[in-house]
Amino acid sequence: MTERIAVVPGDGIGQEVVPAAVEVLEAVEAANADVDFEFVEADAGDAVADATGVPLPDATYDTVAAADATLFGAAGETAADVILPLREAVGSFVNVRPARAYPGVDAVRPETDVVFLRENTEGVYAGHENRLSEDLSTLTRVVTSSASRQLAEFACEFVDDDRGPDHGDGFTVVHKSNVMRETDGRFLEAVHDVADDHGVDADEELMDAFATKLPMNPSQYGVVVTPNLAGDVLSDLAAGLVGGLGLLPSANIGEENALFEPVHGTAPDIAGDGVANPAAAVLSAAMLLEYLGHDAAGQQVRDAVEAVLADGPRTPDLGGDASTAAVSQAIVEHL
Ligand code: GGG
Repeated sequence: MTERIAVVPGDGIGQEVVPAAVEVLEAVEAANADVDFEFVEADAGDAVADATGVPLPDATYDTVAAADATLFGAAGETAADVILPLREAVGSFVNVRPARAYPGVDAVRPETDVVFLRENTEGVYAGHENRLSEDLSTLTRVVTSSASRQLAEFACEFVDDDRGPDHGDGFTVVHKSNVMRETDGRFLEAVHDVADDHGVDADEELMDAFATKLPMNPSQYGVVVTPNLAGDVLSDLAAGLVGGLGLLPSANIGEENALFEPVHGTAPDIAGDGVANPAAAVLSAAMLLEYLGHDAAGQQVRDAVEAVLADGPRTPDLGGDASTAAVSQAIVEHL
Protein backbone atom coordinates (compact mmCIF):
# COMPACT_ATOMS: atom_id res chain seq x y z
CA MET A 1 0.00 0.00 0.00
CA THR A 2 1.32 3.43 -0.91
CA GLU A 3 1.58 5.77 2.08
CA ARG A 4 1.40 9.49 1.49
CA ILE A 5 4.03 11.52 3.34
CA ALA A 6 3.61 15.31 3.46
CA VAL A 7 6.99 17.05 3.48
CA VAL A 8 7.08 20.59 4.90
CA PRO A 9 10.67 21.84 5.34
CA GLY A 10 9.62 25.26 6.72
CA ASP A 11 12.36 27.84 7.30
CA GLY A 12 16.11 28.05 7.90
CA ILE A 13 17.89 24.74 8.33
CA GLY A 14 14.56 22.94 7.88
CA GLN A 15 15.29 23.44 4.16
CA GLU A 16 18.53 21.45 4.61
CA VAL A 17 17.74 18.71 7.13
CA VAL A 18 14.33 17.69 5.76
CA PRO A 19 15.69 16.82 2.28
CA ALA A 20 18.40 14.80 4.07
CA ALA A 21 15.73 12.88 5.99
CA VAL A 22 13.72 12.30 2.81
CA GLU A 23 16.88 10.90 1.17
CA VAL A 24 17.11 8.41 4.04
CA LEU A 25 13.41 7.49 3.71
CA GLU A 26 13.94 6.93 -0.03
CA ALA A 27 16.84 4.60 0.77
CA VAL A 28 14.59 2.71 3.22
CA GLU A 29 11.93 2.46 0.53
CA ALA A 30 14.45 1.11 -1.99
CA ALA A 31 15.63 -1.55 0.47
CA ASN A 32 12.21 -2.68 1.81
CA ALA A 33 9.59 -4.19 -0.48
CA ASP A 34 6.81 -3.43 2.03
CA VAL A 35 7.60 0.31 2.21
CA ASP A 36 6.09 2.44 -0.55
CA PHE A 37 5.92 6.20 -0.04
CA GLU A 38 4.49 9.04 -2.08
CA PHE A 39 6.13 12.29 -0.96
CA VAL A 40 4.03 15.45 -1.30
CA GLU A 41 5.94 18.71 -0.75
CA ALA A 42 4.21 21.72 0.77
CA ASP A 43 5.35 25.21 1.83
CA ALA A 44 4.95 27.07 5.09
CA GLY A 45 6.81 29.62 7.14
CA ASP A 46 8.48 33.03 7.13
CA ALA A 47 9.58 32.92 3.48
CA VAL A 48 6.07 31.98 2.32
CA ALA A 49 4.62 34.76 4.51
CA ASP A 50 7.04 37.28 2.97
CA ALA A 51 6.11 36.17 -0.53
CA THR A 52 2.35 35.72 -0.15
CA GLY A 53 1.32 37.35 3.15
CA VAL A 54 0.18 33.95 4.45
CA PRO A 55 2.55 31.77 6.56
CA LEU A 56 0.43 28.64 6.29
CA PRO A 57 -1.40 28.29 2.95
CA ASP A 58 -4.71 26.37 3.13
CA ALA A 59 -3.28 23.90 0.58
CA THR A 60 -0.46 23.01 3.00
CA TYR A 61 -2.87 22.55 5.91
CA ASP A 62 -5.06 20.30 3.74
CA THR A 63 -2.06 18.30 2.44
CA VAL A 64 -0.90 17.63 6.01
CA ALA A 65 -4.41 16.78 7.24
CA ALA A 66 -4.90 14.30 4.36
CA ALA A 67 -1.46 12.65 4.55
CA ASP A 68 -0.70 9.38 6.36
CA ALA A 69 2.10 11.23 8.17
CA THR A 70 4.09 14.46 7.84
CA LEU A 71 7.76 15.31 8.08
CA PHE A 72 8.21 18.94 9.16
CA GLY A 73 11.43 20.94 9.45
CA ALA A 74 11.54 24.17 11.42
CA ALA A 75 9.42 27.21 12.11
CA GLY A 76 10.83 30.70 12.61
CA GLU A 77 9.12 33.99 13.44
CA THR A 78 5.81 32.58 12.21
CA ALA A 79 6.00 29.47 14.47
CA ALA A 80 2.68 30.26 16.18
CA ASP A 81 0.98 30.53 12.76
CA VAL A 82 2.63 27.43 11.31
CA ILE A 83 3.53 24.61 13.66
CA LEU A 84 0.63 25.09 16.09
CA PRO A 85 -2.04 24.85 13.33
CA LEU A 86 -0.17 21.95 11.69
CA ARG A 87 -0.25 20.06 14.99
CA GLU A 88 -3.97 20.78 15.03
CA ALA A 89 -4.25 19.54 11.41
CA VAL A 90 -3.05 16.10 12.53
CA GLY A 91 -5.15 16.22 15.72
CA SER A 92 -2.02 15.92 17.84
CA PHE A 93 -2.51 15.83 21.60
CA VAL A 94 1.01 14.76 22.62
CA ASN A 95 4.52 15.75 21.57
CA VAL A 96 6.95 12.88 22.19
CA ARG A 97 10.53 14.14 22.63
CA PRO A 98 13.20 11.53 23.41
CA ALA A 99 16.51 12.94 24.69
CA ARG A 100 19.34 10.44 24.85
CA ALA A 101 23.11 10.56 24.67
CA TYR A 102 24.90 8.59 21.93
CA PRO A 103 28.20 6.73 22.10
CA GLY A 104 30.97 8.84 20.60
CA VAL A 105 29.15 12.15 21.06
CA ASP A 106 30.56 14.50 23.66
CA ALA A 107 27.73 14.89 26.19
CA VAL A 108 27.59 16.79 29.48
CA ARG A 109 25.57 13.90 30.93
CA PRO A 110 26.15 10.72 28.87
CA GLU A 111 23.81 8.74 31.12
CA THR A 112 20.78 10.81 29.96
CA ASP A 113 17.94 8.78 28.44
CA VAL A 114 14.65 10.59 29.03
CA VAL A 115 11.44 10.77 26.99
CA PHE A 116 9.30 13.88 27.41
CA LEU A 117 5.56 13.48 26.80
CA ARG A 118 4.42 17.05 26.37
CA GLU A 119 0.78 18.17 26.30
CA ASN A 120 0.40 19.59 22.81
CA THR A 121 -2.78 21.65 22.52
CA GLU A 122 -3.23 24.00 25.44
CA GLY A 123 -1.46 25.64 28.39
CA VAL A 124 0.03 29.02 27.46
CA TYR A 125 0.28 27.91 23.79
CA ALA A 126 -3.51 27.95 23.37
CA GLY A 127 -3.26 31.37 21.71
CA HIS A 128 -5.29 33.51 24.11
CA GLU A 129 -3.08 36.59 24.28
CA ASN A 130 -4.36 40.14 24.43
CA ARG A 131 -2.92 43.64 24.37
CA LEU A 132 -5.33 45.47 26.66
CA SER A 133 -3.65 48.87 26.84
CA GLU A 134 -0.38 50.69 26.13
CA ASP A 135 0.92 49.14 29.36
CA LEU A 136 -0.84 45.82 29.74
CA SER A 137 -0.85 42.51 27.88
CA THR A 138 -2.39 39.30 29.18
CA LEU A 139 -2.26 35.60 28.40
CA THR A 140 -4.88 33.06 29.41
CA ARG A 141 -3.54 29.62 30.35
CA VAL A 142 -5.93 26.87 29.30
CA VAL A 143 -5.98 23.47 31.01
CA THR A 144 -8.77 20.95 30.57
CA SER A 145 -9.21 17.68 32.39
CA SER A 146 -9.97 15.99 29.06
CA ALA A 147 -6.67 16.98 27.36
CA SER A 148 -4.72 16.17 30.52
CA ARG A 149 -6.42 12.77 30.76
CA GLN A 150 -5.77 12.05 27.06
CA LEU A 151 -2.08 12.79 27.59
CA ALA A 152 -2.03 10.58 30.68
CA GLU A 153 -3.77 7.71 28.83
CA PHE A 154 -1.02 7.94 26.18
CA ALA A 155 1.66 7.99 28.90
CA CYS A 156 0.24 4.86 30.53
CA GLU A 157 0.19 3.03 27.19
CA PHE A 158 3.69 4.33 26.41
CA VAL A 159 5.24 2.91 29.59
CA ASP A 160 3.35 -0.37 29.07
CA ASP A 161 4.55 -0.75 25.47
CA ASP A 162 7.26 -3.41 25.17
CA ARG A 163 8.42 -2.18 21.76
CA GLY A 164 11.42 0.15 21.61
CA PRO A 165 13.75 1.16 24.43
CA ASP A 166 12.64 0.41 28.01
CA HIS A 167 12.15 3.57 30.09
CA GLY A 168 10.63 1.88 33.13
CA ASP A 169 7.06 1.10 34.15
CA GLY A 170 6.09 4.49 35.54
CA PHE A 171 6.54 8.19 34.83
CA THR A 172 7.23 11.52 36.52
CA VAL A 173 4.65 14.32 36.23
CA VAL A 174 6.29 17.74 36.15
CA HIS A 175 4.10 20.69 37.19
CA LYS A 176 3.94 23.89 39.21
CA SER A 177 0.68 23.34 41.06
CA ASN A 178 1.91 25.09 44.21
CA VAL A 179 1.68 28.38 42.26
CA MET A 180 -0.67 27.64 39.35
CA ARG A 181 -3.06 25.91 41.72
CA GLU A 182 -6.09 25.86 39.50
CA THR A 183 -4.51 25.01 36.11
CA ASP A 184 -1.59 22.76 37.08
CA GLY A 185 -3.68 21.48 40.00
CA ARG A 186 -6.22 20.24 37.46
CA PHE A 187 -3.45 18.82 35.22
CA LEU A 188 -1.84 16.95 38.12
CA GLU A 189 -5.10 15.57 39.45
CA ALA A 190 -6.18 14.32 36.00
CA VAL A 191 -2.82 12.64 35.30
CA HIS A 192 -2.74 10.93 38.72
CA ASP A 193 -6.33 9.83 38.33
CA VAL A 194 -5.63 8.10 34.99
CA ALA A 195 -2.36 6.60 36.27
CA ASP A 196 -4.23 5.16 39.28
CA ASP A 197 -6.89 3.67 36.98
CA HIS A 198 -4.13 1.94 35.00
CA GLY A 199 -2.11 0.90 38.06
CA VAL A 200 0.86 2.92 36.73
CA ASP A 201 3.31 4.56 39.17
CA ALA A 202 3.29 8.34 38.75
CA ASP A 203 5.88 10.31 40.73
CA GLU A 204 5.65 14.07 40.70
CA GLU A 205 8.18 16.89 40.66
CA LEU A 206 7.84 20.67 40.74
CA MET A 207 9.18 21.98 37.44
CA ASP A 208 11.76 24.30 39.00
CA ALA A 209 13.10 21.47 41.17
CA PHE A 210 13.12 19.23 38.08
CA ALA A 211 15.21 21.82 36.20
CA THR A 212 17.86 21.49 38.93
CA LYS A 213 17.66 17.74 39.42
CA LEU A 214 17.69 16.70 35.76
CA PRO A 215 21.18 18.06 34.97
CA MET A 216 22.51 16.87 38.35
CA ASN A 217 21.22 13.31 38.04
CA PRO A 218 19.41 12.56 34.76
CA SER A 219 19.38 8.80 35.30
CA GLN A 220 16.66 9.16 37.97
CA TYR A 221 14.18 10.03 35.19
CA GLY A 222 12.78 7.86 32.38
CA VAL A 223 9.43 9.12 31.08
CA VAL A 224 8.45 12.68 32.01
CA VAL A 225 4.89 13.98 31.52
CA THR A 226 4.59 17.77 31.25
CA PRO A 227 2.29 20.66 30.41
CA ASN A 228 2.93 22.32 27.04
CA LEU A 229 5.43 25.13 27.75
CA ALA A 230 7.31 23.14 30.40
CA GLY A 231 7.84 20.28 27.93
CA ASP A 232 9.08 22.67 25.25
CA VAL A 233 11.63 24.27 27.57
CA LEU A 234 12.73 21.25 29.63
CA SER A 235 13.35 19.08 26.57
CA ASP A 236 15.70 21.78 25.24
CA LEU A 237 17.45 21.66 28.63
CA ALA A 238 17.84 17.90 28.16
CA ALA A 239 19.23 18.52 24.65
CA GLY A 240 22.00 20.50 26.32
CA LEU A 241 22.90 17.43 28.38
CA VAL A 242 23.27 15.07 25.41
CA GLY A 243 25.22 17.16 22.90
CA GLY A 244 22.77 19.72 21.57
CA LEU A 245 19.52 20.23 19.72
CA GLY A 246 20.88 18.55 16.60
CA LEU A 247 20.17 15.19 18.27
CA LEU A 248 16.54 15.44 19.43
CA PRO A 249 13.71 14.14 17.23
CA SER A 250 10.04 14.45 18.03
CA ALA A 251 6.63 13.06 17.16
CA ASN A 252 3.33 14.95 17.35
CA ILE A 253 0.83 12.13 17.71
CA GLY A 254 -2.92 12.32 17.12
CA GLU A 255 -5.67 9.71 17.10
CA GLU A 256 -5.36 9.05 13.36
CA ASN A 257 -2.48 11.13 12.06
CA ALA A 258 0.92 12.39 13.14
CA LEU A 259 3.62 14.93 12.33
CA PHE A 260 7.33 14.40 12.93
CA GLU A 261 9.89 17.17 13.38
CA PRO A 262 13.32 17.78 14.87
CA VAL A 263 13.09 19.64 18.17
CA HIS A 264 15.46 22.33 16.87
CA GLY A 265 14.29 25.51 15.22
CA THR A 266 15.55 27.35 12.15
CA ALA A 267 19.13 28.05 13.41
CA PRO A 268 19.49 31.31 11.44
CA ASP A 269 23.20 31.52 12.40
CA ILE A 270 24.05 28.52 10.19
CA ALA A 271 21.09 28.39 7.79
CA GLY A 272 22.25 28.23 4.18
CA ASP A 273 25.78 27.03 5.07
CA GLY A 274 24.98 23.34 4.45
CA VAL A 275 26.40 22.25 7.81
CA ALA A 276 23.25 21.64 9.88
CA ASN A 277 23.20 18.33 11.72
CA PRO A 278 20.57 16.12 10.02
CA ALA A 279 20.48 13.56 12.88
CA ALA A 280 17.38 15.01 14.61
CA ALA A 281 15.42 15.12 11.34
CA VAL A 282 16.55 11.61 10.35
CA LEU A 283 15.66 10.27 13.82
CA SER A 284 12.25 11.96 13.40
CA ALA A 285 11.92 10.02 10.13
CA ALA A 286 12.70 6.83 12.12
CA MET A 287 9.82 7.70 14.48
CA LEU A 288 7.61 8.23 11.40
CA LEU A 289 8.53 4.77 10.11
CA GLU A 290 7.64 3.20 13.47
CA TYR A 291 4.38 5.14 13.68
CA LEU A 292 3.42 3.68 10.27
CA GLY A 293 4.25 0.19 11.52
CA HIS A 294 7.63 -0.19 9.80
CA ASP A 295 9.36 -1.03 13.08
CA ALA A 296 12.32 -2.90 11.61
CA ALA A 297 13.04 -0.11 9.12
CA GLY A 298 12.78 2.48 11.92
CA GLN A 299 15.32 0.51 13.96
CA GLN A 300 17.63 0.25 10.91
CA VAL A 301 17.58 4.03 10.57
CA ARG A 302 18.30 4.50 14.29
CA ASP A 303 21.20 2.04 14.07
CA ALA A 304 22.61 3.84 11.02
CA VAL A 305 22.41 7.24 12.75
CA GLU A 306 24.02 5.79 15.86
CA ALA A 307 26.86 4.29 13.81
CA VAL A 308 27.53 7.61 12.04
CA LEU A 309 27.39 9.56 15.32
CA ALA A 310 29.95 7.12 16.75
CA ASP A 311 32.34 6.94 13.79
CA GLY A 312 31.70 10.17 11.89
CA PRO A 313 31.48 12.09 9.74
CA ARG A 314 30.14 14.74 12.11
CA THR A 315 28.80 18.23 11.57
CA PRO A 316 30.41 21.24 13.35
CA ASP A 317 27.89 21.25 16.25
CA LEU A 318 29.42 17.89 17.26
CA GLY A 319 33.01 19.03 16.74
CA GLY A 320 33.40 17.83 13.13
CA ASP A 321 33.66 19.66 9.84
CA ALA A 322 31.34 17.56 7.67
CA SER A 323 28.44 18.91 5.65
CA THR A 324 24.79 17.94 6.08
CA ALA A 325 25.02 16.06 2.77
CA ALA A 326 28.12 14.10 3.85
CA VAL A 327 26.41 12.97 7.07
CA SER A 328 23.16 11.95 5.37
CA GLN A 329 25.15 10.12 2.69
CA ALA A 330 27.02 8.22 5.42
CA ILE A 331 23.70 7.29 7.08
CA VAL A 332 22.38 6.00 3.75
CA GLU A 333 25.56 3.96 3.24
CA HIS A 334 25.14 2.40 6.71
CA LEU A 335 21.57 1.43 5.80
N1 GGG B 1 11.00 21.95 14.61
C1 GGG B 1 10.78 22.64 15.81
C2 GGG B 1 10.50 24.08 15.61
O1 GGG B 1 10.25 24.50 14.51
N2 GGG B 1 10.52 24.84 16.69
C3 GGG B 1 10.16 26.22 16.66
C4 GGG B 1 9.24 26.58 17.79
O2 GGG B 1 9.24 27.69 18.25
N3 GGG B 1 8.42 25.62 18.22
C5 GGG B 1 7.49 25.81 19.27
C6 GGG B 1 6.97 24.48 19.73
O3 GGG B 1 7.60 23.44 19.50
O4 GGG B 1 5.91 24.45 20.33
